[in-house]
Amino acid sequence: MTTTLTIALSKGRILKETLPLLADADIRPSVDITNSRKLLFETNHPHIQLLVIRATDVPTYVAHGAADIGVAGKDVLLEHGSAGLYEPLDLNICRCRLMTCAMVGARLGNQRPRVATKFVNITRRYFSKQSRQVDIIKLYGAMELAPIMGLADQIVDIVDTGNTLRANGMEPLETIANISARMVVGGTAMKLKHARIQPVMDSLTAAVSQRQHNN
Ligand code: PRT
Ligand code: MG
Repeated sequence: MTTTLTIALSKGRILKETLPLLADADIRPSVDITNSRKLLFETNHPHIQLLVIRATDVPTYVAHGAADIGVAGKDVLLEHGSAGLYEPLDLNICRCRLMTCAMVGARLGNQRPRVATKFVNITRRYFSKQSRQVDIIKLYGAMELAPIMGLADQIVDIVDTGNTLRANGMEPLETIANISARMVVGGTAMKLKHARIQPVMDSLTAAVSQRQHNN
């Protein structure tokens, strides 16, 4: 079998926490990814290569079949939508929560609140499910600045320790979703490359449960 398998990862947390998991599953890049400017990497398996792209681009590459497998945060997957994607495995890494947040003690009155976020689809769905009217303001980063500068009344953002919120005089309010990184597989890849994908899925599943067992 000569079919190449391409696994898409993103720089930052996902890469840092996924590489040890892949190593447990006996998949290792040939060079040190974190200190490289390359975007495509060979591994110890001649038929497996790693692609390093922006986190929000991972579902797009996998859904279109430009990569076969991907690792992405559930936040990114919820925001992107699941068309063309299977989500066979919770990797149980990069855990955090997607929350609504506001300035400490802010009086959230009855008027239509302005909510700043980069997760506009998730935010729209969350509030409309509850029949709550909000104005959503799309930002690309530093959401916690929006209430301070009077741009928004609330934000929807990822919270882990809560330190970022506290440092900016804010507090978490409601949990929208518990988040962790997931393995995704493209619909076409799942059909056409199943024989290649199954062993990777099996060894990653084993690596994840071994870790849960050790904790
Ligand atoms: O940098 P780029 O825009 O390309 O992507 P990214 O910043 O989304 O990537 P990265 O690597 O930072 O995060 C990838 C994934 O990690 C996210 O999609 C989440 O699923 C997950 N994750 C887990 C987190 C965090 N924990 C996290 N703490 N992503 C972001 N944060 C940020 C958050 O945005 C906030 O600013 O950390 C801050 C909150 O942390 P605390 O500990 O201060 O509460
Ligand atoms: Mg980042």
